[in-house]
Amino acid sequence: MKKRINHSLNDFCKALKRHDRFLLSCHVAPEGDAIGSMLAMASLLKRLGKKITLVCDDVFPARLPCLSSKGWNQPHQIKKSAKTFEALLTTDCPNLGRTGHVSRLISQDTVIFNIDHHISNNYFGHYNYVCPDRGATGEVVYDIYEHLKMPLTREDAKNLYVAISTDTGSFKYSTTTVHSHRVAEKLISTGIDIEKINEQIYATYSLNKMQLYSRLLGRVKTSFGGRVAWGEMRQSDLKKSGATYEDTEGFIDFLRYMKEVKIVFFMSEMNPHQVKVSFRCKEHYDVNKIATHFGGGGHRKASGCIIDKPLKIAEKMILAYIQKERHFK
Ligand SMILES: [Mn+2]
Repeated sequence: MKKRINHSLNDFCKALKRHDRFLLSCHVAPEGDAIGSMLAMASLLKRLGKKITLVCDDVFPARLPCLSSKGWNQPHQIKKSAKTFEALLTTDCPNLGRTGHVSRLISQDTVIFNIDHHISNNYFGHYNYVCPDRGATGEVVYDIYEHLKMPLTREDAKNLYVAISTDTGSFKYSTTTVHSHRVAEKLISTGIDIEKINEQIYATYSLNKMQLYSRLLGRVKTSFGGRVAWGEMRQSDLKKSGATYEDTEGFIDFLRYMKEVKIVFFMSEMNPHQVKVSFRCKEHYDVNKIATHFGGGGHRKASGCIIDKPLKIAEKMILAYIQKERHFK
């Protein structure tokens, strides 16, 4: 077993040049950063004369029409043998397991390249370029472009802009740095239409989704003097609004927009005996601790868990835990 280390940008790029046939992958449930970074790396490798194949163990998300789904494969669509690929390059994956069934397409001889920004990355690659101080994997990919002096096409710039904008919450999260903005400057300088891109990313709600949100907003509750806010989605809300489960993604942000709030959570009823919970917080609060208590996990400011109880009981358990931990006097 090779020692797990992070490589310098120079060593990582030199190693990239030594291989020719690449399989590129990102994580399951792919989002803007995973896909935008993968597409930008595909473009770079092609221009270095490499053969590339894209694979992801999921369908291309319909909510990202600004990114190209051209050449997107799921593992079962790839008939070639593992020997076809000399190398696997992953973007935005903290561990190899996050690629799902992609690992079945490679052999022990496959050289793995790991590009990421998660602090939890376990350096699973033979070559790792992991930068936890970057707000998005897209920023890490930009550094690779710059190091190799590879000019950015508008398509590359768009892919990286989507990656960085989505992962930094439109340059609002605490992970946003001077570097994020410097990279954005370079991307926008290529002449990409950021008004159009931002509309394609964010102005995507259907009327059904609006009607779902109106139901959910009507039931938002607060406690601890307004410092904790929460909401819930019942299965009947989906039926009545005609929205899908995916439409609830992002609803938790509305809770965070409340002025006094410090900790928020959103409960989705998966079935009458199971609830999926997401947590977010502001300032010094730590919702990773709450999610971990209930068998889940995540980051300090964003976490989640699954509680095998009905909605009402899960709600009581979470509030009791927040009370017990004396988050608020
Ligand atoms: Mn990311």
